[in-house]
Amino acid sequence: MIGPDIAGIAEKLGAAADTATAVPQLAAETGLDVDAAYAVQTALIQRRVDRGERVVGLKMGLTSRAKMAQVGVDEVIWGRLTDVMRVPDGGSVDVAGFIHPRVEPEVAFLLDRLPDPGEPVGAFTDAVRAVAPAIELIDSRFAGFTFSLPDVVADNTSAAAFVVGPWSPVPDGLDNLGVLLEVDGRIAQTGSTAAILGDPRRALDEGIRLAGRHGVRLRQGWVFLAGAATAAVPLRPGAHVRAVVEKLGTASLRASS
Ligand code: OOG
Ligand code: MG
Repeated sequence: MIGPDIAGIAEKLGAAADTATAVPQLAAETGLDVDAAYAVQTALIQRRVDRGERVVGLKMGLTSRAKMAQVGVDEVIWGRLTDVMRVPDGGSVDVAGFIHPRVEPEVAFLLDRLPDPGEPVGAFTDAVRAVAPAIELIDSRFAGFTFSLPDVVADNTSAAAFVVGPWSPVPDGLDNLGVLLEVDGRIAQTGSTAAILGDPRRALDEGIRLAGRHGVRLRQGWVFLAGAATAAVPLRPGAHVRAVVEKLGTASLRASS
């Protein structure tokens, strides 16, 4: 039996990102299931590595109800971050480089020694060296920002750019910290880290487990995004965005027009 054209789909999605041009959904038409979609994601990342990018982290997606409801997909997913996606804290992105960018508040972990797959959450304090507020910029390569589960997995879970705020040592509790997303000084979204699988530390367990299924081991020094606690909001030209996480501080980003 001939399966979906993994390399061809990766090329299509890679070109869509490079040229900021949306493409129609493709999973249903090509018979792409979730496993094959992760294979596309791997090929898409390899395409970036081949042109000199470095994988610097892992990101979780749809770890909160708010996010699942916003995009109509209710499975936890994961994707990969490269050095080129990282924007310095307080830095700018050019919105013209994206299709329909959205921003969302995140919690980032700086990974240290990694627990083995299946090791309990207790291992978290060894595995995480520092925590930071973060902003993720997502930009689905699919028209209308609409997709099925295998579509979004193949599209590296809409990953486009990210900002990490100042790192701090892991505070005593991470399970109920207030989260705010501000655009031009106005509150756009509010939430709590409790929305992230009940506790963002669980996102790390899930990441280790789910990525492990596809042979991906997290590495020391990687950034790990636990998934947004709130729905994402459109990033408009000229906007100034701040994500504030109680006890952790602020990460910010400016959109140039
Ligand atoms: C999928 C990516 C979800 C998150 O934090 O939940 C994600 C999307 O919303 O396009 O990054
Ligand atoms: Mg996200």
